Amino acid sequence: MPKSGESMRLFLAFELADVQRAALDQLRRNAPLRLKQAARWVPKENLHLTLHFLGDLPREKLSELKETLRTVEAGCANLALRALGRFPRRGKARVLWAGVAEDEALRDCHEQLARALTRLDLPLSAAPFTPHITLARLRPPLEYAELAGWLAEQASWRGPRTLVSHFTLFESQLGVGVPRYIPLARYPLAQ
Ligand code: 2AM
Repeated sequence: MPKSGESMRLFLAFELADVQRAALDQLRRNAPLRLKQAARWVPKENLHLTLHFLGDLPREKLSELKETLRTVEAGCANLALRALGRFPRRGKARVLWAGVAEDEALRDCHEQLARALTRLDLPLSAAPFTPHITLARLRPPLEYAELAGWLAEQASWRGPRTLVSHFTLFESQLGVGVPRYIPLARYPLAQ
């Protein structure tokens, strides 16, 4: 039995297909040496598209969250990888990401989930939703000039496209080194 008072770090995401993980891994292998060394690359198995980061949720609220997520009605989304970008948009780069082609169903799913989370009084990010797949984190942050050339070269890069048929509730377990992302539940999207 979990102890009361314990919390879980949770997020909602789209998982990637193996072909997409492989394509992103290939991109990483082709990165300039400086970037390869300076970045903390997300391991292939951890790559995902975050829909909402929920932060720490008391463990006893998990079943209510799961129940609410079951009521979300959204359709299958297109997930087409395209180009690279960085956060923040100005100044030194902290995050390197792969972009995702605009898709109405993806935005709708994000919106439906936002409504469901609001019904549970869970705080949402105030930032506009920029669908992306985090590839690497830069600690310390890197001068933009150091990656501008590679980002420009990859502007026309296109990765595999898939139709996403479910979203996933993940627990993130932080520890020493790479976090563990554990899928707790998967929710189908309508065909
Ligand atoms: P991102 O990398 O797609 O931007 C699991 O930790 C995921 O939740 C991360 O991959 C990150 O998404 C997002 N995340 C982690 N910490 C966060 C925070 N403090 N605020 C917003 N999103 C966060």
